[in-house]
Amino acid sequence: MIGRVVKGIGGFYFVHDGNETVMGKARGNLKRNKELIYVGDIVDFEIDVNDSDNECVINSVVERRNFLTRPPVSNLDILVVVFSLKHPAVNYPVIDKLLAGAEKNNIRPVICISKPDLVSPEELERSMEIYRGIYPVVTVNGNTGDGTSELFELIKGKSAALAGPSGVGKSSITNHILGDSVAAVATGEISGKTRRGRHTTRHVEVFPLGGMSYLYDTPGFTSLDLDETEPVEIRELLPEFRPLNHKCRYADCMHINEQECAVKEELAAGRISKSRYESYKMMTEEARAWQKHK
Ligand SMILES: Nc1nc2c(ncn2[C@@H]2O[C@H](COP(=O)(O)OP(=O)(O)O)[C@@H](O)[C@H]2O)c(=O)[nH]1
Ligand SMILES: [Mg+2]
Ligand SMILES: [Zn+2]
Repeated sequence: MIGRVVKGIGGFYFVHDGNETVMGKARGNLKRNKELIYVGDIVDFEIDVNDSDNECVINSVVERRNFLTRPPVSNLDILVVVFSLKHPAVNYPVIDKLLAGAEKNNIRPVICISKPDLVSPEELERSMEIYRGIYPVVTVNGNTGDGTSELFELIKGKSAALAGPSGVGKSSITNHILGDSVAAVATGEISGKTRRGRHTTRHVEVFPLGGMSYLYDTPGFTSLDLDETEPVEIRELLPEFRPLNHKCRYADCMHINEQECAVKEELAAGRISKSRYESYKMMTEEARAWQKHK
């Protein structure tokens, strides 16, 4: 059977099969080969009828789509990047770096602007406009839960994690998403066992939301590493740059000091956002600094 590892504690793993969660351990050959199992892993497992302590045994790990180290989790489809405009104020370079980090790890970003009640509709619109056409954009009020269903539509059937600065409302939004899946709990799609762990463990944990939707509880994702990214690779991490990268006069154009640059032309025409371009420049500077010191 195929399932997803939703929690791991001291050599024991909790595997969700799309319906219920069972506890088990790795088969001996996995341990002998020192093959590690991570939360998020999709595994081949079987129910163990002979072992009274364990419900299942994991035979093998399916090849990972991606793997993040801090915290260690695998197979994320979607990163919901949460920020507020006020309390705390948005720091776009930080947000754009998180988005680029997701791109680098083959994770699809979704933009979630929180605390819409603290700003004018115009301010909200200006911020949404930066990302519209690049990523899906939703607004969610972490206090009232308004907007949660729009966010849920975007992560349905996928595995997702919330990331973003501290204090923007990630925990509040997580609770609304989990609250919305209470119906699934009642029908047994989220086992009591998994859910109870929430406030009692500091381990990384994945919450099955029903119907193959998973929410990773990963409080550590305030940033993703862009280390070991060459300056010229940064261009590929901004989706709106991708169709332009090869239209500049120079194939390796960094879009900063070069003449006949397609990105700078689009910037001047207002079709590339100034905010995104400034973040891009900062990321390339960081990448250069890293290159010098490597
Ligand atoms: N005004 C307002 N406050 C919010 C909203 N969402 C969350 N908060 C508040 O912001 C604070 C931080 O929220 P929390 O979920 O802990 O943020 P986290 O650090 O990202 O997990 C709490 O006091 C929340 O009540 C919102 O949409 N509007
Ligand atoms: Mg929190
Ligand atoms: Zn260029």
